[in-house]
Amino acid sequence: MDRTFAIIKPDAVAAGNSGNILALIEKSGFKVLAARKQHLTRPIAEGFYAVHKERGFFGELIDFMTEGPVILLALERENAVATWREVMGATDPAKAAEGTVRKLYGANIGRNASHGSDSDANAAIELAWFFRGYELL
Ligand code: 3AN
Repeated sequence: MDRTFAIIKPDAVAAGNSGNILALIEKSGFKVLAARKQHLTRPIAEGFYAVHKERGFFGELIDFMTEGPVILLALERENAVATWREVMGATDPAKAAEGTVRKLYGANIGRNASHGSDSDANAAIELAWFFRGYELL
């Protein structure tokens, strides 16, 4: 079975959409291995998004990801990384397919309701950033 890492971002948590997003996740065949609500500090968010450090939107991204609590998720199913990215939809909600998380709950490319790992290697790195081994049994 494969794993991926997901975040329900501050916009979606604040708007009360976490339950709907979790329902969509379970309906899509994922098992929620671990879940934790956490208000990210700047160092934690900056470390998580370190690959985007040089991008123009980095400051905006960190401001957004630390503005309120998020829900951190470890998800499991066959082909987990690609399936979760499909359920989330395109990064820009305006370009996301009907019925996807970002189409339903995202406002724009910055405030887009959810995160998902983009490869198995990054899923392992991101899961390890937020969860301990024993939490993923
Ligand atoms: P994805 O999360 O779909 O893999 P990436 O890796 O291109 O997308 O971007 C990482 C995060 O940075 C996205 N979740 C998005 O919220 C944010 N982001 C990407 N592009 C922009 C942008 N032009 N302006 C603001 N935020 C952005």
